[in-house]
Amino acid sequence: ATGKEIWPRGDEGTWKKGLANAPPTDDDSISNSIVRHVQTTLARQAYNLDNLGAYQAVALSVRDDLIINWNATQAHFTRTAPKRAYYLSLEFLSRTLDNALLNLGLRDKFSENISKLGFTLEDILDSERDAGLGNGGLGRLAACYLDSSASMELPVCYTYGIFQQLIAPDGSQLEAPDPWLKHSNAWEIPRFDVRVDVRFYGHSEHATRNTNNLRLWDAQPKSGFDLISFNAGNYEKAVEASNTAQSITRVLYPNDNHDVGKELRLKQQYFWTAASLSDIMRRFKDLGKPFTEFPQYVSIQLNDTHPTLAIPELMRILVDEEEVEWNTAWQIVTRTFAYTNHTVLPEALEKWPIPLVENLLPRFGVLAHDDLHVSFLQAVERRFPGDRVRLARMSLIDESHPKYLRMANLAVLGSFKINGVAELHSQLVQTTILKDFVDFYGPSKFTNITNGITPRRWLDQCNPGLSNLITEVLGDKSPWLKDLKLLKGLLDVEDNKAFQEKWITVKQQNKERLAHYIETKTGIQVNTQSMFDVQVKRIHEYKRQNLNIMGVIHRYLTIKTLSPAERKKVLPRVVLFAGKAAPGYYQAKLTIRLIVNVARVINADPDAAGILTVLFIPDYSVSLAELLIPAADISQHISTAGTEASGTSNMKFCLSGGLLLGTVDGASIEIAEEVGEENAFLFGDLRYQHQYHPIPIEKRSPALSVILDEISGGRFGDGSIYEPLLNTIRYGDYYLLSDDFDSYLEAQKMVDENYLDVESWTKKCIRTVANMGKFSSDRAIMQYAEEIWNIEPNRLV
Ligand code: B1H
Repeated sequence: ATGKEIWPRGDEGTWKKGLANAPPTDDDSISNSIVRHVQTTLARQAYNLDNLGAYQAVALSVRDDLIINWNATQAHFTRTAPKRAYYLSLEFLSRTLDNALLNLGLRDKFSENISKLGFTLEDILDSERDAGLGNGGLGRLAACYLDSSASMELPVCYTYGIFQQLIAPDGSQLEAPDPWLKHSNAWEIPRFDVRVDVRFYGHSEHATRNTNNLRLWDAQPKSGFDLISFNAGNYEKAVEASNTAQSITRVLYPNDNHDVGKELRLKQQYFWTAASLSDIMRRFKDLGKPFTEFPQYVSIQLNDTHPTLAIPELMRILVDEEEVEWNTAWQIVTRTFAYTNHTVLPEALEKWPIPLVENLLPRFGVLAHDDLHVSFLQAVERRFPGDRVRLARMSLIDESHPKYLRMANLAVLGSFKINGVAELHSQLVQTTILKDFVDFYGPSKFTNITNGITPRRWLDQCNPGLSNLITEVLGDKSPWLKDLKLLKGLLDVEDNKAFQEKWITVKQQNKERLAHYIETKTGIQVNTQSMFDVQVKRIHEYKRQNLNIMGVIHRYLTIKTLSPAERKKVLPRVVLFAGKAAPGYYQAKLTIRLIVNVARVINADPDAAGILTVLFIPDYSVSLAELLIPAADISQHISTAGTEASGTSNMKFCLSGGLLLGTVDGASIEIAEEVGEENAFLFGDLRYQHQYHPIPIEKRSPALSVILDEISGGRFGDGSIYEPLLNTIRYGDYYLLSDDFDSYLEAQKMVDENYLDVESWTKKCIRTVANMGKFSSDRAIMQYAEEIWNIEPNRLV
């Protein structure tokens, strides 16, 4: 680069003067910019501006800053033409404004100027709706990785995100739509100038070559309004095409860790991957390089199998449109993709009925069913002659009726690297679901990259008290937020009494903040002198919220046996639950109902008043997480060992100084290793064998059996409602609650005892935070960059 800009047209001086109009970063320019957006962009009057209007104006001002940086970054990338990595994900969970302000280093300045205009930053931040475009950890992980790679393009767009959760009077979950885009969204920049054709149905031999490009990933029909039908008075038909197309991006499928196999979902998967690939292809072609060099400029990471259709889609583009020879094209594809597996649960492994695929995407039917499939099976046959059983397991096609396309097998076939998301999980991937592929390709194609979380959001932003205290200790020049291992410096002061006092005060303030929220939302007052015990995550049988609520009932029944004098000595606890159940997941919905009704009975019982409070907080979201996590003393991650791939909230709690109570599962194992076994409460065995239990429950765990009978007997309302749930534990017990119940109670007892010694507990918390450096998403994303994508930081100076 010569450093000399090339001006496309007109007078250079005039352009430069305009561009020199600096983004709002100082006092006057910030308030001026906000006021200008109120008046011109939003066309609002200053005298009747509400919080929402003020939020929009502030967001637009902040966006001005972001766009200028973003343009400069893009220009820099265009000039230097580095290799790029693309993270293809069908999910994304975040809120933007606060994060943007912090990352730009403008939070305090904006806060002052907002006050001058008569608003508060807190109210304005509250006006932003969550972009709930994901189910849980997998969607939030994408947002943490985006933060860590400091970019700002939203790859996907849903009109309705994850549903809003309401709790009915009888304790059941109700779902309401989440129109997250109800108000125009300042963080999205519609690009009507770029369009991509995404074609469905049709048939496979007729391949049109013309592809125009669209880049706003919102689905529109090719010809929107049917004027002939309209003129004939058939108004429904006139908008039918438009409605069908738009329905593609309308709603997020709310199933976490569960495959449902609906046609609309397949359409969504193809729509987003095809749109994204087309964009990637356009950018690559601008470089003017031959296709054989594609993998030197592009890596594409598949966030689980959801965007796996990108593999046959790239084949289609190369072979059908660019006339690259088949084998060369396959070489290119298999050097471009890498696949992250996020679950080994059999019910979550995606497979699509072949007839559905062949109907919707005829070309892929041919690709997957004939070409790729056949040559792969031949290769396996050469390697393991005559091993028909192995062949059947590894095949892209599940030969049942109807036949199914196995997406994980396709993803493995088309990728050069496959990773799991925590050590144990990656081991399980290689020894169970993908074992045959490890035998076939060798172990070097498989690896682990343990998940991470961004400390900017999950400490600095959501726990400013702790963040400030850490900065006070490490020095305000310390770059600890960008180099999280520096937290180790806290170990130097762990014995310092004054520091310990401040630490306790921060936690106390976070509890008060949460208690205030709970009181305004539910009317219930919680004793903030209690231990706060939190389990927040999707409601799922494998995550065992049932184990937690059974433990709560045990605690309650024990309190009931105490004398009033003894009760005074009980360490008070507040047990908090939150999380959504998939709308069609009957057992998970029953769990919510049980928790709500157990809470009702306990909270109304004077014998438990002030010493045990149980709450189910509705409508869990990223914003609620930001409030709950910093207030926790202990958090629960109690999945059946071997089922939770990683977990990321376990990292978030520990980074806020809440201790971990968990099973030997996912990333919790690595957290305990880092922070020290004595600072975490792990229980149970590591064994991944769901087995049928012929031994009656009374023998397996008498304590648990008593509790099941109490529920059946009507202690928490009509017991018959819960029979289906109780019976899964009594008979079969697939998730091994009865195996773990006694050791769970033991671990809880340890927690109680340890908490009584305030100083030693506080030190555990300090040591935990000090040793959480490994779990920064900066570390994780650098591992992806170095070990998979082969890209380097390309800093804009
Ligand atoms: C995770 C999912 C998931 N694993 C299917 N799998 C989905 C599967 O809409 N679907 O069809 C949606 C989500 N989500 C989670 O990923 C794991 O359970 C966590 O343990 C892990 O921490 C997280 C991020 O890796």
